[in-house]
Amino acid sequence: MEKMQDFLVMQQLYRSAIREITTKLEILDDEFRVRYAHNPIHHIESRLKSLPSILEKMQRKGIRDQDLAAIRRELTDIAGVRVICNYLHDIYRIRDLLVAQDDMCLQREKDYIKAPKENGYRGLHLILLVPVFLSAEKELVPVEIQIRTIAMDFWASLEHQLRYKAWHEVPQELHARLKRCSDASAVLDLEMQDIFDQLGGTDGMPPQDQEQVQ
Ligand code: 0O2
Repeated sequence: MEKMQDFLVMQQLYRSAIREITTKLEILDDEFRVRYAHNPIHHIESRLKSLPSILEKMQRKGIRDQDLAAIRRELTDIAGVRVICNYLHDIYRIRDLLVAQDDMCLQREKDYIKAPKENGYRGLHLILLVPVFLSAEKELVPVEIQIRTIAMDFWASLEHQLRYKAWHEVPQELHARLKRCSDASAVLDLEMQDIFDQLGGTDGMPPQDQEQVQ
């Protein structure tokens, strides 16, 4: 019972961190809508990793010690936020603005857009340490933020379904076709970005640090 109570307290902490990040993202999106008539964010999803998923991941990582301290030390994706952006450059714009906030600490970054996974997976992953103010103390809580375009999300969602829901092992030939779909979606992202830019979509917006996205 005591362990269960500790787990519920931990969940409350990670849930609060998700709310902090989600609010920050909504504020940025709202500001862009009012100032520049552009919403960089299409929508936001979030999830708290379930206990079975946590235990499965600890086992997969070969960590025997499975108490709460070990879980908090080893897993950085207990709190997950997925940000689906409209255009490619919005991803880096949101990233830069979030990371620049003085209460945010970037712990890790993996850019699967500049260097997609071998199977074609694309997206920008950040681990941010988010301060959560509780009654007795301030806790820094890691949140995994995955930032994708609609096209990247479309591909990742279907690929995930095919991989996990497939009745059979996905044959090599279909892996190659999935990779080609990812390449095609990358071309679409560049094309849509260019059309948006040609129509003056980004006029007046603050510049981003990583404008050189290819
Ligand atoms: P869920 O339920 O989606 O959260 P780490 O967390 O750092 O120990 P890893 O593998 O280094 O493990 O993390 P990484 O590469 O940053 O990505 C983990 C998450 O990214 C996955 O979460 C997926 O959500 C997504 N992802 C990564 N690669 C792929 C892929 O090839 N296809 C799809 N569809 N999604 C991917 P989980 O752990 O799968 O669980």
